[in-house]
Amino acid sequence: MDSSTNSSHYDVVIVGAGFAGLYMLHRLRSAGFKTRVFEQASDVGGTWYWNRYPGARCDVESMQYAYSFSSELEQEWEWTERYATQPEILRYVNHVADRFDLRHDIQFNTCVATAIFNETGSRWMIETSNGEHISATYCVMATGCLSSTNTPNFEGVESFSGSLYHTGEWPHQEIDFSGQRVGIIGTGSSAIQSIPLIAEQAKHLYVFQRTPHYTVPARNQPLQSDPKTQHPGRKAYGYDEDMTVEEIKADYLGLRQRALESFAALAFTPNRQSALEMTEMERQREFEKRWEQGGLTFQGVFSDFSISREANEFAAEFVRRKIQQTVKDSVVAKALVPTYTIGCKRLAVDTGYYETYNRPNVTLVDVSKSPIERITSAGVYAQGREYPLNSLIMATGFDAMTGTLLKIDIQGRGGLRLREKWVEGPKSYLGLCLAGFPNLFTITGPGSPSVLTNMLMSIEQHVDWIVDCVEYLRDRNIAEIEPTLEAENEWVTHNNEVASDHIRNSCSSWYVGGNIEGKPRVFMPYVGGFPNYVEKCRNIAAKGYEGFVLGEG
Ligand code: NA7
Repeated sequence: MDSSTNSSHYDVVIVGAGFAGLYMLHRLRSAGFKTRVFEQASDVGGTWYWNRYPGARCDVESMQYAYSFSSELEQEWEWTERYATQPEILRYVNHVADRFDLRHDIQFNTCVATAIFNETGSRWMIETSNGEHISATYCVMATGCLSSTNTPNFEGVESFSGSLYHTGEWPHQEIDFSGQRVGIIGTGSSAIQSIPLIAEQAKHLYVFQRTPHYTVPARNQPLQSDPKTQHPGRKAYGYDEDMTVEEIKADYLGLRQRALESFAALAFTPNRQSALEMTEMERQREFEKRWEQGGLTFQGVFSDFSISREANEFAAEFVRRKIQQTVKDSVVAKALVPTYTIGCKRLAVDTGYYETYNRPNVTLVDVSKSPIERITSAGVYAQGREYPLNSLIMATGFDAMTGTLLKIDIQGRGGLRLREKWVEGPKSYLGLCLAGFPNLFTITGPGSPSVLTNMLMSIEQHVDWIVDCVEYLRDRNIAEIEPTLEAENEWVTHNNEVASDHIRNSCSSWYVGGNIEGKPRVFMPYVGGFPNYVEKCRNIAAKGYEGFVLGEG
């Protein structure tokens, strides 16, 4: 491609060495592009590098939360559990990096600080945190959707004399909470996964809850490759498709195809009936079946779970009853029961979460009506009293989808800053490209299905689309690609339309930036479904990149 001998010029610079960055590197290198990856961490893994808190595991089944691009990789890797733990996923990512010999093109411990588009040379001028200057024809942001942690600005937090942790930046060594008074702020997915394990260790665990979260049982289990050794009746694979690992591996392509055709890029069998067409008895049967199966496919309990408020309320009520049946103390149970739509905040998947509140060493502190007042040197001050703590854990989530991109000073055409462009919320064409920012790509950016799907499928689809695009440009000697403002605006409008009345958009969550003070409230991921989206991307490319200006620079 670029025949420049300048060693600091690349065809493509990729920011991030998580699942997206690694596959991007593999594809680009195979296509002959001179590529360099910059990664802030000291190793590969992205979100799985950082989120090492107790109980961290994926809420998508491991047989699906795995790359599909290499059938050899699919066949040789043996997942040990229905839902892989963080260490197992990290081992997998490391295996991929080694197997495809990716490390030597990755520069670790390096942040990209600025990326400025040079209009004269049609290239991105990049400066790293180490003060290096590099240029690249294309810049690909593989920065992840949940990669900038959110630590609320609690008064006095710096005075806390105990140990302070954030689930999203967990230390690499194991933390032993034995004998400790531990506090955890937040009850999202990270807290829901870690609370049962920390409660088993700690002398006492205080959970500071602002909003209760819906969670469904994971029903995690080992994935045994020898069907003969399986427990009678135990499924090797948890989905209602009831397949063993061997059966999946015999037709992995079939599983992937079913995923590609599904709304969330996940192969499972949703119930196609409307809740409103079912009798109460049928609904309860379906609920119980899916509750027993476990996992996110609870949301497939009927066709209008995410569309009709009435239907959604049936599901919400079912889970509320389960909470009340599980938690013995009725006051605690009441505080744990969410009143909003289910699935609006991302549904969590747990192992023993509600049961944990029956332990004598666990106290739920409801801070929904009066917020945490301050952090003191001894602990947390809330509800008019101090909770003395040895350790305090922030399970307070992320500045999702835009946080990491906005940390980098990205300047496009005419010095337009991304921070200015997105002052009222993210605007993007397909969540892939930005008007005013030629030759810049975002993998699973805001405006794409991303976090509403199996991320691995979305990542692969974006990477493949980007590689096809840059090959198309290379073949035709085209120096620049940039979406038109009109195409971008149309896509943003379409996004807003499909999201406007959607259940996912019916409460405050990180999907809408509601967890970050001052963040514009915009529904960020595309909620129109994965197949529609893929079709749209495919058509745009087939029409010679409709909605883009391709130019000489
Ligand atoms: P989440 O889901 O954003 O959860 C963060 C939690 O922290 C949530 O319960 C918040 O309550 C709570 N929070 C945030 N700020 C405060 C303050 N100031 N006071 C009290 N409580 C607060 O992040 P997770 O890391 O659990 O999960 C993120 C995703 O990772 C998850 O969806 C999966 O996809 C994996 P709130 O609900 O805002 O009232």
